[in-house]
Amino acid sequence: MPSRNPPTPSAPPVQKPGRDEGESVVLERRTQKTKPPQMYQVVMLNDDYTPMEFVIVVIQEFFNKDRETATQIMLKIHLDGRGVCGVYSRDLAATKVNQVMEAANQAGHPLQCVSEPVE
Ligand code: TYC
Repeated sequence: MPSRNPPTPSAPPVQKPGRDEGESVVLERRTQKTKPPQMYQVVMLNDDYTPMEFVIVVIQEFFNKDRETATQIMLKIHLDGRGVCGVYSRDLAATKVNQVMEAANQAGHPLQCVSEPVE
């Protein structure tokens, strides 16, 4: 099989043509400055009162995990005090936190959930 180069990103934007002293057209290459957006992890905190089953269902429902994965995350939180349920854009992470807090308040459980920048 022929060796291939890795895919190259699209060419960086090029400035409007300018004119140098000798009137020839000069194109200056600008370096690409856009960086990927900051991502936020939604972290759930342990407490002594929220039932394990409630936490499992919340993780399944709002973080789209299967029951086995949700159970593992819940146990990690129970043992370590906190655990990451998912990583999202800032707005979506804030929405997830609100959904969890709303469900916990409705059910009368003290479950706490926060979002924090990754890294
Ligand atoms: N520690 C709780 C209990 O023993 C279970 C629990 C797990 C609570 C995770 C909150 O985020 C949590 N019932």
